[in-house]
Amino acid sequence: MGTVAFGDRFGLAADADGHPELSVPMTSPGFDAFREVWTTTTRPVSGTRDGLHFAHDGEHLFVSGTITARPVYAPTVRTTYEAAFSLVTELGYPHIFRMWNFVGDILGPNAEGLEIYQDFVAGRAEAFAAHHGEGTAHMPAATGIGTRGEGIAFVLLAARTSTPRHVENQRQTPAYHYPEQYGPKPPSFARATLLDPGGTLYVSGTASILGHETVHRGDVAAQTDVVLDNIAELIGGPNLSAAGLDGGHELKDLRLVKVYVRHERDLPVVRARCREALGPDAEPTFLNVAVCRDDLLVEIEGLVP
Ligand code: 3EB
Repeated sequence: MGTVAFGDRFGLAADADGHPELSVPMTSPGFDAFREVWTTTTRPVSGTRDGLHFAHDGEHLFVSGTITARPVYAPTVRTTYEAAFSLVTELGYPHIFRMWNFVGDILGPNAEGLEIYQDFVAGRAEAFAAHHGEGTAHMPAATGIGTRGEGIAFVLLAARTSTPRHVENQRQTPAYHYPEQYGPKPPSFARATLLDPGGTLYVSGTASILGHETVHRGDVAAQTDVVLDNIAELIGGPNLSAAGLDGGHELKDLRLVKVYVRHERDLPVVRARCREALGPDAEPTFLNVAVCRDDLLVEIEGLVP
């Protein structure tokens, strides 16, 4: 269906079979470089529209887009994400269940002095509001993360008939209700999304945030433990039950884990704590990139199949 190449380059193109291939500059010495390939059992149809690349197989849709570096991002983020939401509707895959947002120079200021992450968040919020109204019910699990380059890229996954069930975390304020101190618009995402039926639980990028506040500033070991505890709580039985869902999972059930580490020097500590908490099949990958608040040292995502 589509590939995300976590390497040195930034760009979006069709691969040899015509399927989307997004390249994001996120690798560095001592960390991982890899290709994430989303597959399906049938032969997907692929194409491009409005600069977006997509592929779909009758039940799932993969869409990717890029926005090159510019002084202010919000207006272009808005039009690009709106184009993606229109594509989702027109192709008949109205249920977005997972997004990744790769934001270059995420902590840097734009030409107006606004943090680029907040600039991005504002444009994305406008796209969600324009397409889905002011509600939060359509906001899926997501990752918002820095890269080692410039420009913004995204991937979204949507379904035709499966129903996404969005899950919040009782330990954390829903991101879409963050107070204004963090930026003019709150981030548009859910903490996790269960695709039903099918049962895969997609866990959003998760940071050392309790309520809406960063905890353990400057202490990467303690931040990593809070992140892992946040995910354990999120996927556990009581939290799922509060969201009206059955079942419950443990950290050992997480797969395809990605660990985003702010400072190169922190890799050994973060790796050790992840090894301790995760199961032998978690296949964690580690990338040295900035997280969306200057005081966040680590962010972790994954899924429960
Ligand atoms: C947080 O909890 C940490 O803007 O799409 C995590 C996952 C974060 C997704 C996004 C941001 C996003 O606020 C940052």
